[in-house]
Amino acid sequence: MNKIVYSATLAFLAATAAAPALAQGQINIICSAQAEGCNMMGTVYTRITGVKVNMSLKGSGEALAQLMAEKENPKTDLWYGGTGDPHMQAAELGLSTEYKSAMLPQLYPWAQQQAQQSGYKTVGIYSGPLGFGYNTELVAKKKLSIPKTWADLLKPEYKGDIQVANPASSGTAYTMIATLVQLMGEDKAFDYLKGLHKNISQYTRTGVGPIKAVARGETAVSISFVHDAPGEKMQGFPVETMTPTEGTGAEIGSMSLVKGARNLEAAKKFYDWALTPAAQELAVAAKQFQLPSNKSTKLDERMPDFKKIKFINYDYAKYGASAERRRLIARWEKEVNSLPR
Ligand code: S7P
Repeated sequence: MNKIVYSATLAFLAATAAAPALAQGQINIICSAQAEGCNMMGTVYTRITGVKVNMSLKGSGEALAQLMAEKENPKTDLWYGGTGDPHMQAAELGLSTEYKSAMLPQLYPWAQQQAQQSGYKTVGIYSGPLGFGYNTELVAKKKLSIPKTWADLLKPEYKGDIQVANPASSGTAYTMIATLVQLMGEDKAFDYLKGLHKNISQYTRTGVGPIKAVARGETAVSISFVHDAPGEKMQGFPVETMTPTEGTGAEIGSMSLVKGARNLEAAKKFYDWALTPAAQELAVAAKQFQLPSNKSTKLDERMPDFKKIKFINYDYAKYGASAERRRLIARWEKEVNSLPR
């Protein structure tokens, strides 16, 4: 076990070994990160505070849809994780509430900017780059080249061998569309997506589905967040990642308090705790390798090295705007998803 996983595991054990405080209410959380990370956060928080955490797992797009449906009678108190664009949309639609945590000054500028741009209705909790996953054994067996650029993914050799999620349900897939639009211009990006469609075997519901399929040899290539690969590798799967040389986007995984939350005060305490290094270091013990937002959270060598990646200057305010997100997803449904493959 490397030193950082070891100390994160110790932190987890220490936290869970502590005598739980007397039961002090509950919080209802929708979690759009991976199940292991969500459950770790909920379990440890209950152990150290006695507060019951009811955790419901949903992709970013599905979480937003649920909050919209609950608007008049919210059953959720806090939305934790998932890509930042739908959190920005929730802020604009009045589904989340303003909160200036005392923890904000401890966060990296990109996490604070997410808070400022939303009117303090959401905040960055982690960040991670979009790229490609590939199965090293399958790529060799099928004599495929390793994809290095967005343009590579259009090659006929990948026909039926690429998976990406559906942007209607997945924030990861919406990040891809917004990235391509910013990189190429909108019409060229949609021409690109039509070309890519020919090579796609399946649009999955969740963003993490494609890299899990790559890891298990069900498809050779995925479009995924690269920080989702190390957890698969740790289980012994032959998966590697690449970030496209033309440039790529990054998510700002976010957290929002729900407007009208029934357990608002309890949810604010969880929110403050989730921004501490102690809480953010639990991610590694749950095999989650995004870059955490608190400047003092210890980093792990398996987290993506942002300095080595060419990033576009992703406009989080523009692509998190409700009308823009809805328009781009509708255009994708009409012009891309409707085409035969
Ligand atoms: O927890 C890992 C992670 O990649 O999962 C989230 C996920 O991709 C968002 O889910 P959907 O694409 O299904 O909406 C990311 O926020 C996070 O980094």
